[in-house]
Amino acid sequence: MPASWLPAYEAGRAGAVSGAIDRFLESARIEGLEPDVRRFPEGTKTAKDAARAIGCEVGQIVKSLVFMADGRPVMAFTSGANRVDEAKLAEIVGAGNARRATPEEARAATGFAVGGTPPFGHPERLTCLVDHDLLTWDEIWAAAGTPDSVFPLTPADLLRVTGAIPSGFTAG
Ligand code: 5CA
Repeated sequence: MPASWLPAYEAGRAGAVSGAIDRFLESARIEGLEPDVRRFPEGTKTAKDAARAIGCEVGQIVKSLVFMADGRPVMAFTSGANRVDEAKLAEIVGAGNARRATPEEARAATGFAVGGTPPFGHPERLTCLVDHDLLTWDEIWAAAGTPDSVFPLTPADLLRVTGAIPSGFTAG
């Protein structure tokens, strides 16, 4: 049976079945990447879910988290094993205060829903920080636009495409 006849989940690859994934793929192509998007019917909404579905360490999952720093959105690429210290993040970006974005603020800043936010492909370039711990892996995995899609990339590609600044904003 041709792969195109299979339900997307059985085919195991993202076809033209999600507008959000297509938007992400288009932005990736512009950056010279061809992400190998994988979809999992069991869901990859949280880092733990994603690691379980992929069969990788939770530390290899990129959480693309939006914070509002003095009212300005900042993207913090955080290892799935870590938590963000908002005071440290505020200090790094020179803000008086930083807090987790609401789902509405996050969508406005990135164009995608929380749980499926990709690290790039946003309507405007955001200030991006990256957790040092993500840079220790050969391969990391991030959301591809939906809460059931992920793709692998190298830390070098994450840095190149997003211009993220390696920073110490995690708790502990
Ligand atoms: N797909 C996974 C792995 S790549 C993912 O996107 N993980 S995540 O950590 O980047 O996105 C899930 C995160 O969305 C949660 O950790 C949480 O920080 C955030 N989130 C979920 N619900 C809310 C909410 N109501 N308000 C603010 N943030 C939320």
